[in-house]
This record gives sequence, C-alpha cells and structure tokens, in this order.
Amino acid sequence: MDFCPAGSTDLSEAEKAEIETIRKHRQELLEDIKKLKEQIAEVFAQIECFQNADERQEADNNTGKQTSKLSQRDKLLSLGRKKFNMDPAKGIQYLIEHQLLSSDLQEIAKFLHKGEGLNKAAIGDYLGGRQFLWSFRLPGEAQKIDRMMEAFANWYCKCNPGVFQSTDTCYILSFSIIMLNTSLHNPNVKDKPPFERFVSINRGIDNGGDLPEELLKNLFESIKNEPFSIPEDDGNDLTHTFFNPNREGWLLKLGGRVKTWKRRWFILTDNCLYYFEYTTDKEPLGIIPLENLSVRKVDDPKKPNCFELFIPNCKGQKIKACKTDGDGKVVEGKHQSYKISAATPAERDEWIEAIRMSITQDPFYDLVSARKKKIASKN
Ligand code: 4IP
Repeated sequence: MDFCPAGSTDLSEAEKAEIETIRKHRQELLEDIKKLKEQIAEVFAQIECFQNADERQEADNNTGKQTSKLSQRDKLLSLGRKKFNMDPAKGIQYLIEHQLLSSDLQEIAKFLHKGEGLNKAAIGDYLGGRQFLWSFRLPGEAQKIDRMMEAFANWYCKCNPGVFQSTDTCYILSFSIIMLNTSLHNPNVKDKPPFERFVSINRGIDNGGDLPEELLKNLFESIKNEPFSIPEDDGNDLTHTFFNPNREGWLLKLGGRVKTWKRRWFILTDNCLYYFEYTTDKEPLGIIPLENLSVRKVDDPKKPNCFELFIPNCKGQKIKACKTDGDGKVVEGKHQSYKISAATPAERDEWIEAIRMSITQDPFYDLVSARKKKIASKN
C-alpha cells in the first residue's frame, strides 16, 4: 500500500510532515519485521545445528574423538548475544551460566562496551544507569532515564570537580542540552529556540544561582553548529516490531464518518495502536499514533464496554492517524475520536490501562521540573 504523496491536497505542511513521519516509521517497521523473520530463521538454524552437533558429539565420544570446542563456544556466544537483544538480563545470565562471561562487573562492563552483536537499545535498557549517550540509546522509560542521567551527572562531577556546584546542576544542564539539540535540529520542531530561551530555561539551576553566560553561550553555539547524534542501531531492534506487542486482541471499532462497527484485530506497540482486518495481515488497515491522546471509558447505546481515544481539550480537531481507503491508498484518518468496544468490562479496563501506559509523554519535562523543585526546596 502506498502512502499519499507529501504534495497531496488539503493537508497543511505540518500534517504532510506528520504523514511523512508515519510513512518512514511504517517503512522502518516493515524492515524490522523482515530482519526479525531472518533472525528467527537463523535461530532455528542454530538450534538445528546444536542438535546435530550434540548428535555428532555423542557419536564422536563413542569413537573417542572431541568436537571442536571453539566453534561450539562461538555458537553459544552468538545465541547469548541474541538472547541479550531480546531480554538483556536473561542474555547476561545465559552467558554467565555457559561460562562465556564471568559475573565480575568489570568483565560485564567490558563486554557491553565492546558491544559486538549487541543491540544499543538493549544495552541502554540493561545499564539503566551506568554509561552514556554515545554508546547506546537512552531507554524510553522515565525512571531509567532519570537513573542514567543521575549516574552520568555524578560521574561527570567526580571527574570534573568545581565545574558545577552540585550534581543536580549537571543533571539539569545535560537535559537542557539534549532538548536544545532536538529543538534546534529536529525538522519537525518549527519554533527554534533563541539563545535567550536557553538561558532562561537554565536560570537558577546552579544551587539557586545562574551558570556563567559564557559557558551557556559556548554550549548553545556548539550544538547549533554541530548536532550530536546518537549512533544508528546495528539492526536487530526488536522493540519496534509487532513481535512483542504490549497488547493485542479483537475489538470493535466505530467508523469515523460512516458510523459502522467493524471487528478489527488491534495491536498496541511502540506507542501506536494498529488495527488489521485479520490477525495474519501484514499491512494494518490503520495506524493511530498515541502521542498527545487520552483514553477514557465511555458509554454507547448500541455497544457494551466502550472506551474512546480523544484529544484532550481540543473539541472538533481530527486525530492524527492514517488508514487505508477503499482504493488501498493510505490517507489521513477522519476521526475526532475513536470509539472502541471490548468483549468484557475487564478487557476494556485492561486496554485502557495498557493504552495509558503507552501514551507518549515526554519524560524530560517532568524529570527536569522534579529536579528544579528539589533545588528550590534546598535553597
Ligand atoms: C467505514 O465504514 C469503516 O467503518 C472504516 O473502518 C472506517 O474507517 C470508515 O470511516 C467507515 O466509513 P464502511 O465499511 O461501512 O464504509 P475500517 O477502516 O476499519 O474498515 P477508519 O478510519 O475507522 O479506519 P471514515 O471516517 O473513513 O468514514
């Protein structure tokens, strides 16, 4: 299915950009699914390989020969890395159990730092508080970002005594820098902050005092001139696929303009809600990014156990989403809200809860304001 070209009529620039983003995202998802399939095939091949090796080993033992320990070790290591990419803690446990890694923290740190065959998001997830931006991606979960940034601030202040009055200053400034980088260089952010705004965001963060303007100016200019970027992943990013969704199941969905109820297979993953006609469909009928949406329980005269997705405080505005029209073209969604009916009250509540957890909220602002409050209460 094709997305409507960015130049189609009736769409504002922002909407076109949004559709373009959704299109790219979809493409990434399809590529991830492809990689995942290849990976699954590889794991199956390895399992088969192990079984054959075991059989050979048994046969060799009977004849007094030894199978090559080295290649067996490589295979186990490769499997351990794959396990790590799917579940970092289990992967490490597997590697330790198979004596491919010692439980010594320094050894584990070296292994992660080398990162061979390891997925950066998984490394970020596992560390949750030990290393920094250039070697893995920040995890999406606010608490983990908080721990990681705190660890960074502590370490930075230890290595650079006297730069900041407290580690909280370093913590807040680091966040401001990340936000500045995004605001200045993300093409979707139209309102580029001037230097004065960067100064005002950082007012009073150094134990109630201000950081030297020159320091802020240097930081601002350096980021403006050259964005820092987080390295691309080596692939294998399982978090962005339908492989392990937060939730999936059948629900009834009410049409946007024509109010017909359709039974659709819903998948909640990666902060989006996807719906399909059949569970086996590769292409979704529609994609609803959950960013800036809210979810609540509602009543409907015709269907039980309803909930709806809506834009808080915005009556009459359409939800940004895309769907396949009758001709198979991808077009903008027409919904001001999505009314959905679950089979039971319990399922409805579980969906509401899962969607709430998935709704993207930029955690940075909450984290920074908590730190600022902490500083204010200290003074
Ligand atoms: C359709 O009704 C379906 O309910 C569509 O759902 C819906 O699109 C259409 O909404 C609605 O007109 P008919 O099949 O009776 O024509 P689905 O795509 O799941 O089949 P949404 O946007 O809900 O996907 P509008 O807004 O296009 O009319």
